[in-house]
Amino acid sequence: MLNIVLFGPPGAGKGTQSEKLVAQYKLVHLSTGDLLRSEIKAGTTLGVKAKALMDQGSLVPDEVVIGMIENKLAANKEAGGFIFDGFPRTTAQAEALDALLEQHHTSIATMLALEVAERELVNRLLERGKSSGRPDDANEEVIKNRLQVYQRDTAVVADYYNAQGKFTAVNGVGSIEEVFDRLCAEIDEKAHA
Ligand code: B4P
Repeated sequence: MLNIVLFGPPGAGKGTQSEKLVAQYKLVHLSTGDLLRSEIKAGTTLGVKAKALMDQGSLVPDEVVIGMIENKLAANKEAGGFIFDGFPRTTAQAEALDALLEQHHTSIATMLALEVAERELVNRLLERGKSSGRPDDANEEVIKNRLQVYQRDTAVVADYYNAQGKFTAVNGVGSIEEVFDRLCAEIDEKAHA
């Protein structure tokens, strides 16, 4: 199985690149952001609680997202591998993911971390906010909060994978195709190592 964590701050291109990577490598895409937005759309109790947090740029509680990933792993037992997009976002989530994958007799092959400067991230998210309808993209204050939450709670997850020798930084600036080619080069190298 080929299991990849696609990492980076909000707006780094995780969702954008995940769509292309799942097509290239026939993987299952697990985006906790997309899963939470589906819950909001369906008006579930979980979705109502998550919306209040997401709209202000805060993280949803660990147990909620871990439970969602657990269900998706159980529902996709035949998958050739997974791309984890926007998950794990805390060290507790990373530890839970390792434990869950172990239960499925597999593990993370690599974390690919997209690196993009903060000004560019803000511009990308504000640009997406013009058409996405996402409340968390529409307001610069909320975007700044998301970036602060990333620095405070999420950036440290890179250290977790670095300690396992699984961290790779990838330049996330350039055209979508250029960034995609860089990610594929890293994955192909890992797959043939
Ligand atoms: P996510 O849905 O994960 O959203 P995101 O961080 O904004 O990244 P996304 O993947 O959507 O954006 P992308 O970089 O592709 O999270 C949303 C919220 O959900 C979080 O704030 C949190 O509240 C909650 N949540 C999700 N997971 C959680 C978890 N595990 N634990 C707790 N809470 C959780 O794209 C951004 C824009 O850049 C796009 O418009 C794209 O077109 C553009 N772009 C991409 N690549 C580009 C390039 N190379 N050049 C120029 N523009 C580019």
